[in-house]
Amino acid sequence: MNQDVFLKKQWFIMSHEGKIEQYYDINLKKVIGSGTYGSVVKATLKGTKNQRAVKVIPKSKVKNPDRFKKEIDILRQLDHPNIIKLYETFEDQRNVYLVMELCEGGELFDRIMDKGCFSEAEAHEIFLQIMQALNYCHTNGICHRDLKPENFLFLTKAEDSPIKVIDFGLSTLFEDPISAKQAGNQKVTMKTKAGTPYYISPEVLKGSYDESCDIWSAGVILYILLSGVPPFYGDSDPEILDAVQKGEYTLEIPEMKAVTESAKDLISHMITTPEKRYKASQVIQHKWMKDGSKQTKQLKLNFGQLKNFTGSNKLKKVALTFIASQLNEQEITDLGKQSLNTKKRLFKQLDKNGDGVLTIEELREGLTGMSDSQAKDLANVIKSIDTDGNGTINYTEFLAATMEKSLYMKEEKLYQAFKMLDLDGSGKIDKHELQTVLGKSDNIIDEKYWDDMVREADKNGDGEIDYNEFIEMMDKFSLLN
Ligand code: PIT
Repeated sequence: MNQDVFLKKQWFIMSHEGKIEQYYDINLKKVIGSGTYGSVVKATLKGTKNQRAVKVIPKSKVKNPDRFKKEIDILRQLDHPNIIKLYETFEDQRNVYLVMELCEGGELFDRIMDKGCFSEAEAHEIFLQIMQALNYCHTNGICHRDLKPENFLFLTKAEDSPIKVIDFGLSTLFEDPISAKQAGNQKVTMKTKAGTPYYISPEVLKGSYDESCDIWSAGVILYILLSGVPPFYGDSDPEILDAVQKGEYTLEIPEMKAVTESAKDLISHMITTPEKRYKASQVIQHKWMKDGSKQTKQLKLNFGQLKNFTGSNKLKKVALTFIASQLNEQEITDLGKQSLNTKKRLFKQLDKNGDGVLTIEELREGLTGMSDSQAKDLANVIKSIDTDGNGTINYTEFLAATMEKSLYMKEEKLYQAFKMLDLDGSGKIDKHELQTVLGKSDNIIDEKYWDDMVREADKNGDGEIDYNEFIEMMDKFSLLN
């Protein structure tokens, strides 16, 4: 029987009960962000130089625990280069802690304030990332509901830093992606009045809306990026809301004089009535989104890179997927041949329709250095990379499959992966631990599978995998085929 264990990225986002201070050096007084989401502090993973952002939420402040759980569940599912990554969560008596990737480049809001407005090329670079994240969310049935420049953070202080969407505190699932596929897209109309005056859409104010409210907000953001002024304004919140409700705005202002017709055309298809409003996928396909892009050097994905992963044994794939899920962008941008930044660009270049996952066709088009026999093998290779079995390659799967050995063989990475599997901390991984970590929900796997998984790495034959065996396995199984 062709049996394989599915690896879902969210399983590698562990939730710990107990002290976060055991794992992180954390300075609760050094607040790096605040606002609607509570306080965010900086922390360092002990024994490493890995810096992360930790959102601290006092349990006493959580008014609606179900709503709060939903936010965390949504964050766990998301897997996209322009959406903040959740690494793990902690819970003690007093607080819940969300450990996330650290963004140190400030808010988009502040850059708008500093610059006034952006050149069309700069706005394009930012807006493309916003729309790719949004298209990914909507494709996965998630509506953000509170898009505004405060909720986009730059990873670094660099001019060309990537941008990350944060704060899914108001986000909601508008359809159940699985049942939607079966039942022909059952849409839910949402009713909560949520959002921020400048960016909120009129139908949200009326109280009946769907995910297209995000497109309106994104349209307002594009308007502001290009002109430096908001399309709906007033001296107070009620006045702004009044202007939004009327829905009248103009593109014929002095600040927009230098802006191309193409950009204005796109805005007019976003800030408009829900019936006429573009879907995220239509925005991505709009002329301005395409021709605004600088013709950057075409990147190539080498077939050999993918093939290595395919040759890996079962346990190694698990470890690689874990390591990929924990990677941080900054620590590797300066590492080795292909930086993560290049990886990210490569992923996006391959992802032709911008939905944040790669299909067989998209991969086939982007692959180079394939012989005829390898081309025939492609379907199998892809099946092997698609470790969660959903038929496409998502961002973490792509990183896991193309990760350089010099990166994953780093001692601290291997140690973290080993610790994740060694549940009782005995220094050895046994069959039951593998079963517990990986044998979740839709994995119905027989005993032999787990026995094999241990046996493939268990050199001394004691039925368990110790740290040395683990390292040897990670080192060895890469050059097969
Ligand atoms: C950072 C730096 C920073 C704030 C954040 C992350 C916040 C992130 C965040 C907040 C949320 C949420 C998801 C992410 O749902 O200044 O690296 O409420």
